[in-house]
Amino acid sequence: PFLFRLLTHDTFIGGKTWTTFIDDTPELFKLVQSQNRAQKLLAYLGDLAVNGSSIKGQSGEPGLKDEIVVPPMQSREDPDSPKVLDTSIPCEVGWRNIIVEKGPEAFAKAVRDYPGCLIMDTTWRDAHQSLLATRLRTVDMVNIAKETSYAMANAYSLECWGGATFDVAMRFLYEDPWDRLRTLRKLVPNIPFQALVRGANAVGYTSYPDNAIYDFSKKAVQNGLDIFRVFDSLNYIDNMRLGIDAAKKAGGVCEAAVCYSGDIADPKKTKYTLKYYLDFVDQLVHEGIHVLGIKDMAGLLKPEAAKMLIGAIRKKYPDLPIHVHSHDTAGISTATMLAAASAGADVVDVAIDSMSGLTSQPPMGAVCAALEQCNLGTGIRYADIQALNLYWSQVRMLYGCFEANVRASDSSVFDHEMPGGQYTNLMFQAAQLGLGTQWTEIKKKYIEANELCGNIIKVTPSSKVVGDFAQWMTQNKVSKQDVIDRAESLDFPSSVVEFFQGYLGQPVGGFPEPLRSHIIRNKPRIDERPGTTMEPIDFKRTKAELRAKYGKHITDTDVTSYVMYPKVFEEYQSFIEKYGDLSVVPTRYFLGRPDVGEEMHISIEKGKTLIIRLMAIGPVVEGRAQRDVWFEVNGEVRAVAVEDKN
Ligand code: 3PY
Ligand code: ZN
Repeated sequence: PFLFRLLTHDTFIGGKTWTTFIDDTPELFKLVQSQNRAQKLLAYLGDLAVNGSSIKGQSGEPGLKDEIVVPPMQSREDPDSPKVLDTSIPCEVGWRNIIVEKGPEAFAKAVRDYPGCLIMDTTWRDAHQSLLATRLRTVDMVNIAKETSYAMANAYSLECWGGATFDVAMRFLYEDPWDRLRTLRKLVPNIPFQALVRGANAVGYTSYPDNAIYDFSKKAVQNGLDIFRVFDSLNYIDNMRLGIDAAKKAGGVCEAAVCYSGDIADPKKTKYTLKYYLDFVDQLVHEGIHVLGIKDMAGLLKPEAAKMLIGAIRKKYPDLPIHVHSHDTAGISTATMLAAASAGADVVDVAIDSMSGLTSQPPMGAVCAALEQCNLGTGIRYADIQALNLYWSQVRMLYGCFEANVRASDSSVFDHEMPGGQYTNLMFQAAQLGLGTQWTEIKKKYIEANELCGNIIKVTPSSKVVGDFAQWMTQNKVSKQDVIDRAESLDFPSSVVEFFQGYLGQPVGGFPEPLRSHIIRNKPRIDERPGTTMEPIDFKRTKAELRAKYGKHITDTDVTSYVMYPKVFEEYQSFIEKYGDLSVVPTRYFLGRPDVGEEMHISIEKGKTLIIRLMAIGPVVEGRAQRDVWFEVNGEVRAVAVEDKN
């Protein structure tokens, strides 16, 4: 029918050139685009039908085949006779209004003045990073976004961006992280959006030139971000200064974080003491930060230590908003959050119940209910938590194919100090390398590797160094003493060598010698902030090069993505060229192998839903590893040729 309409179109019959034809007949051009998109989608679905999902980290089929039910929210007006709330348009009341209308300082003051304790909901970032290998897709946030704008209207923030999500969105989910931010922003105009930003490493694993950090921060605010939680993986103040300055210059709320390691209540742990943290906080405050974050990335902060730490900071800085983050790996973080709130914290981090616990954050329902009873109410309604949780319990099932095999609390984290996100990741990688049975051994080696590095702060990217070191020691059966004895001749992982060279920055107390010299040998040694010696990015030139390679659709945020992850961005572009933008395809179809006869309703653009039925998978074409896959699309039969990778 398309060809028929094309051939019978007046302009076409009139014999105009093809280029003017496109300009003059946008309706037909749109149709071509739309048919192209449909064909690309079929290519993806055909590949799924023949080969199964090729999304890295997926094991088995998604755990839910049905459409996810979005539960109704209760109307606010009359709690005694509950009516269904109209969520067709998003809520407009929330803490973001203060940022937009009065700026970051006024926001910080209002947070500090709040009589209860506020929450940050980590469900859209850290919770799935810690439990589901960061694989949560935009569409599954979009589908609950407007409801969330009401349920979480009194939240300090929604953490929805940064950390590993930027990388994973492009690398494994073939999504544009900036699109995620923009899309969610439209659906949630009222709640501050927060991102985790690795200071001079932005959302990467390495150091970048300074202008890359300023560019990244500016674009983040322009595309909808409000709050930057800036940290440095070594608590290196010079790196922090850069991240703080970039967040502030971008116009964002700057929440500078202290990464928590060790145990200040344990007199045997002498490196990271209360004094150490207070001195570091002094330095951050000196930089003019808006909010202080306590980032307990591994879940080491016990309630008594939280009381000591937050109590001391509160006493010294009565006006400084304090925001506490932890992980529940050992099972202690609910108690810690309650202790932190009583000691004067203004905000605590929680995740919706079905995405909480274990290596994720403590459960929202429990923490909010407990805070309510100590007159530190969060302003989040119990009924709303239940409604959202019903949605997320289905999502958790759907993403079961990314679930790590963590079933219970693990207090050995107090020894190995692995961050929550890394714990599940390393466990998974260990299994992939055939080291799954040696998980305990890896944890032991992780302790040794950390000691060899000089007992460093461990959080992305420094935790990756320790993790790589530990895996290498396990695989090569190298002991801590072996490393010390044979450091001059061993072939270390590149991340370890680069850490010792100083590419991440300077660790607390400096590098251990002579080990550093033995490991880096005659390679360059950097003893200042790495960014100071890096060539600035030429954004104009980079954009022109990308446009020459991929076409005019390359935007400024694409350039930033490329600067952060050049190779990942290029692979992402190739995927899009082949299959189109699949971010709107429901997850059960994106990850699940379709059954013959299965009917899928997929809306590829506004107002255009395709009804696709898998009709048949043909036999292998003679002489070639290829099959034809037959679909019915809105009643029309179409076929795609698919490589059979089996
Ligand atoms: C990240 O950097 O991604 C983290 O979550 C660190 O805790
Ligand atoms: Zn975390």
